[in-house]
Amino acid sequence: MLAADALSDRAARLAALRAGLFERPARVSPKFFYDAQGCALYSAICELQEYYPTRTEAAIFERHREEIARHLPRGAQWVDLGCGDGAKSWPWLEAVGARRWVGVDISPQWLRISLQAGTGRFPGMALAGVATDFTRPLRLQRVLARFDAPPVFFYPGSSIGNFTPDEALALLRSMREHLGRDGRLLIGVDGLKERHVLEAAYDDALGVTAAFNLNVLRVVNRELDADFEPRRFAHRAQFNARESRIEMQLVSRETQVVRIGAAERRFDAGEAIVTEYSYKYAADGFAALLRDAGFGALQHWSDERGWFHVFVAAAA
Ligand code: AVI
Repeated sequence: MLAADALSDRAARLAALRAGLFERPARVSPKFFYDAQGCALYSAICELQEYYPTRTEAAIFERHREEIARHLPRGAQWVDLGCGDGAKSWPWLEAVGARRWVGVDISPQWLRISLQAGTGRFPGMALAGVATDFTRPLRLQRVLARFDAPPVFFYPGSSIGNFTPDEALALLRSMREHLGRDGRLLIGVDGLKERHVLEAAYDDALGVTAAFNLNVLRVVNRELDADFEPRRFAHRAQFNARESRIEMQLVSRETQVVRIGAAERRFDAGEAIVTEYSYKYAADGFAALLRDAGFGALQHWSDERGWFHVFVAAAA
């Protein structure tokens, strides 16, 4: 497994986490959701009745896999961005006759799991794992240059929605810079839909998303030696139609003082910590973003309700 240099910059990551908590409003980057507990809770979210994106994207992939594969290079190196357990990649490796799988994730734990699963399932295939943080520009040129095959950058699950449009543009540009003439991007993005559907997906009846959100306070406690008490905060998820995004927050249930390392931070009753934005895109809006990032030859698939969109794009 290769550790990209960005990840070794732990001190800078923690300094940014700490600084965010002292801003007004306070904020915590969603990349801190994914410790072992957070990964387990996210997997549970993906199974929830209310959380339609995973299921809807999987149905698009199932239904159109052969057609989508015809727009991708054969014998590619399949670059799975945010690979998790790798399961979303496996049917594609067969469909495009991929010769190498490169898993990329912020979590070394997920990389170990996915590399093990890939080895069992594809014994002859070249496999690599890269630990990196997508809030920095991708630098995978050296890893990809070790193998002579065009890359397919696979970015499913609408993870692109967790970046602001400006950040998404920068990330898409940095993907495009890796593609060369024959490489392709295969990306899934969540569509705009009615408020009640969106808000239920991020505030489910069982409280799994609430637990996922609150768990970040435990991560903060561990990373910054802080004493947040999850019970003293409430989960909130609201759709901001003007910004076209779900906003997840943790709202202080009372006035309280929290210790963060050697410092203290007072939270008023009702004061919120912003933990995640999840942007929703109309298909033509996302196509415009891809074009701004230097992509062309766009192909697009959606489900019947237009709830989720899948794009294949090449460097223009
Ligand atoms: C990972 N990401 C695409 C999820 C989303 O829908 O924005 C994270 C998530 N947050 C709450 N539920 C799921």
